[in-house]
Amino acid sequence: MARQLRIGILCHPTYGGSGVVASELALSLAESGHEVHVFSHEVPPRLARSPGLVQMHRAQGIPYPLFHSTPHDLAITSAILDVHRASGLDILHAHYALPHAVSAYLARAAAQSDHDRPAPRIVTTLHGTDITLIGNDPSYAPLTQFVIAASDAVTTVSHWLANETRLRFCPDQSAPCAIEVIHNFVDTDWFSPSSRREASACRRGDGPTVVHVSNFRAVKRVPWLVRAFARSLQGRAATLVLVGDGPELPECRNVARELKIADRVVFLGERDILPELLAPADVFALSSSSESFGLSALEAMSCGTPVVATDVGGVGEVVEHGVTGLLAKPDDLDGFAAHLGSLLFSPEKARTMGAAAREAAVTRFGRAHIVARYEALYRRVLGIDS
Ligand code: GMT
Repeated sequence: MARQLRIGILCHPTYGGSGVVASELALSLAESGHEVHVFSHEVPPRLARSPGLVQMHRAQGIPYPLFHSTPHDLAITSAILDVHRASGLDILHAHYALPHAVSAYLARAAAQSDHDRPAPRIVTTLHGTDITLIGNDPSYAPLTQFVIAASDAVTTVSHWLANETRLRFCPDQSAPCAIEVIHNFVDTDWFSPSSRREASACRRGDGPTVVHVSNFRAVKRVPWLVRAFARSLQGRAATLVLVGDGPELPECRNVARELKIADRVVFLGERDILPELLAPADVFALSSSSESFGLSALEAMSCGTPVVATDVGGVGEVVEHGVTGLLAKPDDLDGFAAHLGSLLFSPEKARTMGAAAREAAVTRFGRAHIVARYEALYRRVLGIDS
C-alpha cells in the first residue's frame, strides 16, 4: 500500500480562486488518508464549511508598533516549523507565489538545520496574478523569480500561465523553469445540475437569468459586463445576478442606474451556496481582462450552465467556443452582448451547450483525476514511487 503523506498546504483564505482550489485539494487528500495541515491567516471559507479531517492552522502573528503591518507570512513559517518539529511534514504546497512560496522556502531552510528529520519539499502552484500582476511588479519580481527556481516543483493552472511564467521569469536558461500544468478541478457531485431543482432564488421576475461571480476587482470588469448585459436586452426581459463583493461594486450600481436597468440587476453580495445559484441560471458570464483559468466558469459548467466569456488567458482551455459556451474578444462589447443575447434568448441552444459543459467538467476537470496528479507529483519530488 502507498505510504500516506504529511502535507502542509499554504493559501490565501479567499472565497474563490486559489483559496477554493487549495481547500478542495486539502479536503480530497485528507479523504484519501493523508495527514493534511492548512496554513493561512484566516480559515478559507470553503474549508470552514466542511467537516473534512484537515488540521487548520490560523497564523496571524501579533501586531507591534515597529511593524508597518503584521507579518502573517512569518507567523505561517513559524506555524509550519512547529508542526514539522512535532510530527514531520513531507510536502509544503504553496498556493500563489507570494508570500506562500517564500514562507515555505524559509520553513524548508530552517528545517534543513534540524538533523532529526528530513526537511519538507516545496511544490508551488502559480494561480494567475501572482505572475501577471503582483509577481511582475519590479518590487516583487526578483523574489518571485527566486522562489520559482527554489521550489522542488512548480505547477500552473493553465498552459497559458505556464507560458507567461516562462516568458516573464525564465527568459534564458540561467533560471531553469520546469513547469507542470495541472488544471483546476471541480467537485462534480456538489456542483451538479440537480441543484437546479432546489433553488429558484436567482430566478426573479420574467425572462432568463445570467449570473456572474467574482471579487469585483478591476481585472474582472464587472461594470463592462453590466454594459454588455444592457446591450444584449434589446427590449427583451432578463435578469443579471451579481454574486460577490469588491472595489468595483459601487461602479456597477452606477452603470446599472445610468443605463436605466437597475431593476434588472440583482446584487447578492458574498454567498457560500454557489451550486444553488449557478445551476438555475441560463448563462454564466465572465468578462475579465485577464484570467489564468476561470474557476467560477468551471463551477458553472459543472452545474450544466453554459458560459459567455472574454477569450483571455487560459479561459479557452476551460470553455470551448461554440461547444460549452461562447467566447468574445476582450475589447468587443458588441460581440460579448450578442453572445449573451444569443444564449439568453435561445433556450434550446443554451441547453445543448449546458449539457456539453457538464460533460466537459466531468470528463476533463473531475476531482479524482486532478487530485491524483498532485499526489503523483508529491511522490515524485519525494523520490518515492508508492
Ligand atoms: O490571481 C487572482 O486573481 C487571484 C486568484 C485567486 O487566488 O483567487 O485567481 C486566480 O486563480 C484562480 C484559481 O486558480 C483562477 O481560476 C483565476 O483565473 C485566477 N485569476 C486571474 O488570473 C485573474
